[in-house]
Amino acid sequence: MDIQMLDEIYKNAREWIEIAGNNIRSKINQPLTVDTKSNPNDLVTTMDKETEAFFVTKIKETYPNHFIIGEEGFGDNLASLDGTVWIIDPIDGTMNFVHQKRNFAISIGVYHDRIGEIGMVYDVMNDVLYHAKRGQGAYKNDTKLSALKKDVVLEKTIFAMNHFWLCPNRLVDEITMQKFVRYIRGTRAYGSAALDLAYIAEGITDGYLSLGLEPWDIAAGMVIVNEVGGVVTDIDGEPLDLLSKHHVFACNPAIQGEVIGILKEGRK
Ligand code: 2AM
Ligand code: CA
Repeated sequence: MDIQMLDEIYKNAREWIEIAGNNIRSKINQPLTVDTKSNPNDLVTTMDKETEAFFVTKIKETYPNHFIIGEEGFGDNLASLDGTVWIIDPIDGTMNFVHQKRNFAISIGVYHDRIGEIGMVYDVMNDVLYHAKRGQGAYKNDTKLSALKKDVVLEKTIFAMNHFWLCPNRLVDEITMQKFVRYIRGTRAYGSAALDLAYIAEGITDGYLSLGLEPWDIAAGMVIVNEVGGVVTDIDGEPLDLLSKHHVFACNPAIQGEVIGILKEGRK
């Protein structure tokens, strides 16, 4: 894709994110209609739908030949990432949005012929935008993020992950995971995959492990993490396609091999 076109898409995405963020903030204390999706804890609100519909309308009006993958189903049903594809989560961290009215993000990734070109993760309530264009570094608002440190040792890392890893699960033996969390310095559970990836790019966490994420949870964050030299793969270190669900392991590459080795010991 030529640079001029990319810059225009980037400018529009930023403008639309600002409008959508303002709208969410202005209605944050209004009563919400909350429905459930795949299970009683998988939430969706009218704001998720309204926000996705806003982006889809803007994109289709401006770029009728672009494609959209969106969590709430206003986009297209795609079997490939050929062409220009917007991958959108209107509210990533819907449980936080509903229960806490904070710690959620708008996540927008723009891919061209399968390659992540633009990533934007907007922490709406803090008005912080993490953003990146491929090959041009990653930013937190106007501040360029540094490349990830190379001298990180696993014993001194913080991992974002949730309690599901420590309960009996079908992927990695929970005893192995219990050993792992005691070996590293600490864990955090933020509840928004997009923000979890942005925090790795910012260097305030070192790893993120999550079971069963959808493309819209990670598409934008992957571009941002890649720009500071981080890696986002499955838990065996294999690349992720953005057309299906994956278990995700994002980290500073200094610790990637060691963690994959530890998890392998507990693989079922
Ligand atoms: P969401 O809020 O957009 O649904 C919470 O740990 C993270 O996992 C959030 O990024 C959340 O995205 C995502 N998540 C929650 N339920 C999920 C599900 N059933 N499938 C995939 N991702 C999910
Ligand atoms: Ca969502």
